[in-house]
Amino acid sequence: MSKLAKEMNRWVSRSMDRHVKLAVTGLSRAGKTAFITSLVNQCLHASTSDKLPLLSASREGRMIGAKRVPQSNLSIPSFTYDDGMDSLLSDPPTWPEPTRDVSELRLAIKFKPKSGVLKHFQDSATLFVDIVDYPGEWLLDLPLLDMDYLAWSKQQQANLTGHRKVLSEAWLQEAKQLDPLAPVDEKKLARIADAFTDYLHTCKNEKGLHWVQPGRFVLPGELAGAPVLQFFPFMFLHKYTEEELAKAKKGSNIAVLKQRYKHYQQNVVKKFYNDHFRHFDRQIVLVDCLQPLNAGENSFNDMRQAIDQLMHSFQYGKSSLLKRLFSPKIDKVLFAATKADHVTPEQHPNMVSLLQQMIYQTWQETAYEGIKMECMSIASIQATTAGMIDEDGEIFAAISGINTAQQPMMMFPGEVPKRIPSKAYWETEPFNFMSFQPLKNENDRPLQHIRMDKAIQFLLGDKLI
Ligand SMILES: Nc1nc2c(ncn2[C@@H]2O[C@H](COP(=O)(O)OP(=O)(O)OP(=O)(O)O)[C@@H](O)[C@H]2O)c(=O)[nH]1
Ligand SMILES: [Mg+2]
Repeated sequence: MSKLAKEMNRWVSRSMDRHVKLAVTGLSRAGKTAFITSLVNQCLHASTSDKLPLLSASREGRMIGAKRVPQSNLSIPSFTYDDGMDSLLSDPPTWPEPTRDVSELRLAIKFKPKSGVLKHFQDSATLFVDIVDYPGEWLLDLPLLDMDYLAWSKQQQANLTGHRKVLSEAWLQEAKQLDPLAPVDEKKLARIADAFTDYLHTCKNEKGLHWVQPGRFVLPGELAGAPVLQFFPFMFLHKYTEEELAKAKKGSNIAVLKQRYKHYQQNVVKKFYNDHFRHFDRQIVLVDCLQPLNAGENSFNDMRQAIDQLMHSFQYGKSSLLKRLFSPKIDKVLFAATKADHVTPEQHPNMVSLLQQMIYQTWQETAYEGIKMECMSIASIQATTAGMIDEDGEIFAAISGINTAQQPMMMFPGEVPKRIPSKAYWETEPFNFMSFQPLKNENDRPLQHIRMDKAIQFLLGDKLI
């Protein structure tokens, strides 16, 4: 190639490079870290891999290579890919550690353009993907922006039913001691806020309840211990008139609570949407439907409520709260039912239809302008292999793997309901999904997965042509 042509090619390459900011979210333990680790790993192996047939750039042999490059936003912690891979490649393999905050990783994917302007000018192009991992719990705070402190307290009061009612007794006992109109008692506020935070943790960790607000109280990230998290809803509204509470003196307990709530709205919730969310181009929401199916009706319905709430962040109708604040850019959202390898393959379509049912109604009822949405089931990092069991001459589908006690195990975990389970369904308790350790993987081969290629095709496929 002549010097001029080379120079031209370099110039065009630079101007034609593409960027996409891909956000990965889901409630705790949904499988975000596993998904990102696998996504990066699949891309790093994409030029030599035959494991991505559903990704057109790979199927057509157009993936040249991928590498990690320094991330663009230097103030966000880096996603710890190497630590995750060390765990997965250790002997015996283990899962990556839980994460608690936002993190980022930048990937440069080099590919041969298929058509259009790029093909005429270049033999290769680069897609830069900024992958951002953040807790789905943070999206549960969006409605706080539309409620003042007393409206939020009223809503929290109305939500005290079922497990929540029972679990709230201890913190309400503590909160009862507070005179909202008396001069502020910082120690008392801190004590009640601690009891409230403990209550939220118990809801989440012991009862598998996912709709937990404010989201940062259970996943504070860098805000752990900060005074902005030392507030709680005032649950004794019936004892005071609205006028009394509205007129409370500056420096009274309730005035300080209102002030902290406002600070949380502006400097935590709004800040997240402003600093991060509005820059996202693509979003994958990971949903573990199987854990709440195991945990029972209360947990399952609570997760539905949380997913419903989470979907409001993608609703950009003209009058939507987000549109009023700024212009979000997400144009594709993928809802993925994770850990599909926990069940036998013929159950995968049921996982998808269950997830579709969970989100379909909200999706239909609200204006998701210009956003393409899809549902699928995936296993980011396979932990089981599918096979058959012969029981007294009868053949059953089964999965096998190494359980958490490091014992080999073969089982049929049960049927995934195709639709939202009815009341009667819960009485039979037909679920027994178990955790398995990851399969053994080789350093020089991509991680074993189910349909990661389909997910990558949806999220990035159109940027790789
Ligand atoms: N069988 C199977 N288990 C998975 C898969 N992905 C995740 N898991 C399991 O789910 C657990 C949580 O996965 P993570 O990827 O850490 O989930 P997370 O959403 O990042 O969790 P937090 O960081 O705690 O919010 C893992 O430790 C595994 O036990 C998968 O593809 N297959
Ligand atoms: Mg994680």
